[in-house]
Amino acid sequence: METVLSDRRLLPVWEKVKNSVRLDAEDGMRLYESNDLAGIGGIADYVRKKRHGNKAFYVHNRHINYTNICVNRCLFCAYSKDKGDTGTYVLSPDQVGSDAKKPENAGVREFHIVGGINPDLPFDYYLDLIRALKKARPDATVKAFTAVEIDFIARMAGLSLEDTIAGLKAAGLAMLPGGGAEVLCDRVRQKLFAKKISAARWLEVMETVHRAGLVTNATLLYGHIETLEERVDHLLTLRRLQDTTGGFSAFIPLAFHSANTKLSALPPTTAYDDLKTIAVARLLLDNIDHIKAYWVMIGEKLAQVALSFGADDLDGTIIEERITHTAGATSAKGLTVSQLRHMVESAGFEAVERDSFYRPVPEEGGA
Ligand code: V47
Ligand code: SF4
Repeated sequence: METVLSDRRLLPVWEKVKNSVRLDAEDGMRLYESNDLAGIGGIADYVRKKRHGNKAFYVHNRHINYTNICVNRCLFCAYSKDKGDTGTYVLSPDQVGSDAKKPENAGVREFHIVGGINPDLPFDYYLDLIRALKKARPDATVKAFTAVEIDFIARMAGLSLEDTIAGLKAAGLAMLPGGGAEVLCDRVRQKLFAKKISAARWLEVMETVHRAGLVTNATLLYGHIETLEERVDHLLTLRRLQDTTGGFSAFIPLAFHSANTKLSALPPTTAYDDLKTIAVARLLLDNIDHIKAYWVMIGEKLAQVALSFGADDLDGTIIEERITHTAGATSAKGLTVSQLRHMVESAGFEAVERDSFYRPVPEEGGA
């Protein structure tokens, strides 16, 4: 395959990629600083095709946000509220279990569960939440709690990280989502979310989870005050941990949405930046198999295009998204399996329904 590069400065990067030489921070910056979007996308597509051929994945999943009460109150978050505010809620494990049993959730293969940092919830609440879902839908995977929540649950329970993870795992936890990473950089963390765990702690929790035998995802929240150098450093930090543990399954760039946040003056990310970020992630993260184009945040149409810029997964049906829609997302709140399949197939790819671990599952024949 010969890719067409209008920016000659990308030639050394292309040479490295063709020769399977690992890219470094300078290459990452060169990619980010180039305006040759088609060239960058072409290089990322070459890597994506080598790894996944013409396959593009999606999952029949459901997002559940168990509480919006959060003591962290990150400046970029429109979803969280203080205890006592109007509109706060906590879903009970019973309620979550009986909702999961409803016929409309029959095909759901993954429950993706995240919530605020709510000091009123004891350790048993989290265990009961997982157990309720496993009882209602034993075949579905419970993918739950970011590293931020795991750190908090452990502190609330007075347990070590290892014992906390073991308890959650025994209840049925099978995997962790990748949220809470934001930007692994103390400057950004101090400015935008000083109460959240540090970058070092996020990595420590993930490493401990990986060592306990669970896979996780990883994310990057981009498009606010972070610099391009900080984005590249974030990706290389994830790559270093992945070299050690191999526990990251997918990487998901999260495009910042500013409506109803303390940063509402910031403009939305551009399609140009969204595609470039996916492509750079595919190229720097040579040891993470899957790059998601999260349609909720970049929109259904751009997510489809992103499949030719390095992404191999559209994530899922979601069914009811709250976090990004509270912050102004204009994408659908959920998609059907047939809509996802159509997105993949009309972009020229083979649609593969997967479980949480990227194992193909038999087609449902639409939903
Ligand atoms: O941790 C919060 C981010 C994350 C905003 O692992 C915002 O498969 C944009 O992590 N604009 C939660 N982003 C979502 C998440 C996720 C999503 C899909 C798949 C997976 C996975 C993980 O959303 C939070 C935070 O980083 N977020 N507010 C906002 N205004
Ligand atoms: Fe709380 Fe998470 Fe929102 Fe931060 S992003 S305020 S930790 S719910």
